[in-house]
Amino acid sequence: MGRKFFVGGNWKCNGTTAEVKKIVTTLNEAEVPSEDIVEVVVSPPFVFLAFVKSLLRSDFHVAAQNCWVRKGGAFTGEVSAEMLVNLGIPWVILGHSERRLILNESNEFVGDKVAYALSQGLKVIACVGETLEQRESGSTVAVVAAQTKAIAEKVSSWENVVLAYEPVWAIGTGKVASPAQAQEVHFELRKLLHDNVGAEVAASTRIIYGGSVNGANCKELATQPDVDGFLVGGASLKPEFIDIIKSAT
Ligand code: G2H
Repeated sequence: MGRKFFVGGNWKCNGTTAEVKKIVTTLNEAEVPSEDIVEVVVSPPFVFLAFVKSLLRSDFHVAAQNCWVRKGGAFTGEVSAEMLVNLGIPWVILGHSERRLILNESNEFVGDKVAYALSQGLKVIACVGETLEQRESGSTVAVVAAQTKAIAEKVSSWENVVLAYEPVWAIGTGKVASPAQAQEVHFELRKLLHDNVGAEVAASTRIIYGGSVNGANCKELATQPDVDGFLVGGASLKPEFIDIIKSAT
């Protein structure tokens, strides 16, 4: 079976109740390809998750932007995977570079988080990506391989994982990876899954691109054979997110 196109909207730490309502109204009114063609998941901040879930059309789904690495308890400020499941939130984004870099989340910690979230029944958008310095020193593939292997070592099934390649130098900078640059890394990631996990997982796992995706550049990126969709930040707060969803066809 082919890989269904996946478009995620990562709202990051943005929004007021009024703004969130406006974005959801735009999404609810949009005419987009059916659920058989494209899977759409939006990720508001924790505080708006239940609100967005209650308003959002039923063919779109919601994701949290993070969750705690193990069972909940005395971890002030954290939100556990169990709580997300209890709220009926199906997806979580883990390993975003903003957390890896600003909050010092290590490869191992992200691997543990992915494994725990999956064990509780969540589906995971797991992010990997290199910094500009790492790209310029020629270590892009080594960096994303180490990040992906740290996840592969901890998880027993990739069925509920979408892998997001997000080069840090392209995030929120307006400097998008070229279709060839994205394809090159996506190809290497699929090869890595093939060699380390198995042919079936490599063929079926969606590998999506994130980093300054917008309504203008999505079409060409989407034509790349190993680009199975997008994780969109800034543009997911705007009506052009609909154009990005439409790039599935
Ligand atoms: C990368 C992306 C969404 P943006 O972080 O995850 O953000 O599209 O704003 O670069």
